[in-house]
Parts: sequence; structure tokens; C-alpha cells
Amino acid sequence: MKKITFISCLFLTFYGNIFAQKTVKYNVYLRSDAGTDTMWDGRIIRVYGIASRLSEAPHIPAKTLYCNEGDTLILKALSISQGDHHTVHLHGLDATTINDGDPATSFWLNHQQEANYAVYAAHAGTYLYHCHVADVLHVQMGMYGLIVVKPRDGSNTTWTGGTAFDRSYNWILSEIDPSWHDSIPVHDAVVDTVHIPPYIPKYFLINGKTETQLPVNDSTVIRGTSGQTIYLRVGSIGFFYERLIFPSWMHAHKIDSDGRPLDEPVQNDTIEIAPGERYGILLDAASNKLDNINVEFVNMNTDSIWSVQHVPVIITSSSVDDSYSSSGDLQIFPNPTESFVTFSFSKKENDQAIIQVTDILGKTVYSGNAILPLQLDIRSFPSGIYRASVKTKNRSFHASFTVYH
Ligand SMILES: [Cu+2]
Repeated sequence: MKKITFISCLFLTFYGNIFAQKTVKYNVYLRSDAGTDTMWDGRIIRVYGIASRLSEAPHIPAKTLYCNEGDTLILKALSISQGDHHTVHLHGLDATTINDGDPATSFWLNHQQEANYAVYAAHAGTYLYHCHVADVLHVQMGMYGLIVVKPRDGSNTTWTGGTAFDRSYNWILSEIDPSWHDSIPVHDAVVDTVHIPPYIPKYFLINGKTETQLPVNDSTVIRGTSGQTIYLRVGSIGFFYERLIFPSWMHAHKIDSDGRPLDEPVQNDTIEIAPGERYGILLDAASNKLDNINVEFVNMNTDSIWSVQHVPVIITSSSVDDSYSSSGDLQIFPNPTESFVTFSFSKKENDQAIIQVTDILGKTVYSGNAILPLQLDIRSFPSGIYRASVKTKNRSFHASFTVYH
């Protein structure tokens, strides 16, 4: 038996490119129960969501699903909807009517019902999946995620024959109005209506994270080393639209829209994205930089900005890749911090260390000698990202931390 498996692996290795088409299957649990997410201020929000295991409580957002161009993508869905119903809508993918998840034209899943949603992934690109039952409500409650269709060969290129990149990030942008989650509006399934209160979002999310959660979240913080190309896939699924403002040194180019390459890339530091849209954005990690991407959340009725979220961009020179974090031997905590920050080594060192802290413009805001651990009062530092360099007799470390007031 083992031998056969080994031979078939060999066969796939050698002939995989010729017979690349395959079926990629995910289990998705459509849950109205059990879900909570904790906001940056400690508030616990009740959510619906799409979990990837039966034993898993749902969180915002659902897991990003991947397949390659030419694959058949199957979502095996089980509804745990209590008295309600759920579906899966594959937004932007060319699903047949029966697989479309629109309850008016296909079907819905009652509590503990199961069904497969299948689609042929014809084009590399960024897509969304979400519940389509009372979607104004169920999407706001958290039933959404991204689908990424990679090129036919699964490589790090934007599409088959597209631009190669070194790193990629996926962002899904949304909001939460806690009042909808505290007292969930009632969906009348018979006439398919929901009586909803005015929408007043309080939390503005990137991958389900907001405010002080953003600088410490690996899925949001953009990291790279000098000279790299970064591919950012962004989808929007709230009721606001967003304005992404990139540092000009990143030379942001919008290159694909809603799962199709644009005829011409659009170079602009500011990129707007509306609910349901997806963009692919190429970014240069040209030099050694610490900066922010700002994301404005804009009310579609009034065009007023309700929130600006700041996501750190950390580009290091290649020789010190990955050392600009609080991992490794040097630890900086808490990060982000409001009043004090502590520098320490994970292993005890008796050497004097020279500590230097610079702001984002490279201006020194602290320097001194100490045997670590050292606690630094940063109450007078303006909010922002700071870079710390710590040198002992034999070693030198670099790390960044964020100050929020
Ligand atoms: Cu639903």
C-alpha cells in the first residue's frame, strides 16, 4: 500500500503540471451559535461566522480559502443555524445558479443540513464568500471571508503569466455596529425580511482587528526586506467604503480588480474600495523604512470619514530580516504600549547594552547604557512607530514597537 502511494506521489510530482486540474475541498461550518470576538477595548461581541472545524467557534473573518486556477473548489457546508438558515455565496466566482447560494434562486440550509457548493476557478484573483440569507444582517454578523485563486502553477505570481512577488498579504475590510450584535435583529424567513436599526458602526476592522490590535497582528502588519515586491489583496465587505493611503515610497499600483487583470496598472497612493470589490495592489519594499498604511472608513451616505486605522509597514534591510520584532533574544513589551516599555533579553546577559530609540523620521528620542532589563518611560513620546537598537559587546539587535496614547 505504501509503495503505491509513493509511486503515485512520484507520478504527481513529474506529471503534476500536465494534470494540474484538481478538486480542492474545504469544510465550512455556518454557525449562528457560539461565536464571540474581543475588540481592542476589551468589549466582547457576539458574532455569527464560518468556522473551518466543527469544534471551532467562529470568528471574524472566516479563514481565507485557497485554490489554483483550473481547480474545482468545493465548500462542504454544514449549517448550525438554530432557527435560522444559511448559505454560501461565492462572490465574484462564476458559480452556476444552484451553487450560487442566493436563497431566492438556489436553496438554503436549515439547522444541521449539509450541502456542497462547487465552482470551477477559471481566473486567478481575489474573491469573497459569505452567507446570502438575510445578508444585510448575516454578513454584518460576521459570515464572510476571502477566497484566493492562485495561478495555475500555484506560484507567487499575480496570475498566470503575471508579475512575480516575494510576499503577499490578504486584507478583508469591514465594520461592526455592536448594537446589531447585542440584540440581533429578527429575520422573518417566511417573507425574507429583517427589521434593522440604524447602522452606527463602532469598530472598523482589517482582518477582524482594529486599533491597537493591528500593530501586533501578523496578518495585517506588512513586512518585507529592501528590494522585495509585495502583493496586497484587499476585499471590502462592510457597509462603508474604504480609502487606502499608502506611503508614496511604496509606489502602490492597482493591477487587478474583482478577479481580473486591469488593462493598465493604475499608480496612485490612494486607492478606494467599495463593498463587494476586490483589488490586487503591488507595493515596493524599496528601502529600509518604518511607516504606516492608513485606512479611512468612509460613510457612503455622507462621504464623511468615521475612522482611520493605521497599519505598520516594516521594511528592513536584508541583512537584518525579521529582527525588527520583539521575537528572538531581544524582547520588547508590552507592544503596543501607552506609558512604559521594557527591553529585556530572553537569556540573561551581564553585558552593558547601548540602547538607542529613534522615531519614524530617524530622530533619536532616547539613548543610554544599561544592563537589561530596562524599563523606559514613553509617556512623552508621540503616538507612532519607534525603532530600537540594542548593542552589547558581541551582538546587536533591532526591533520596533508602537506607542499609542
Ligand atoms: Cu446566514
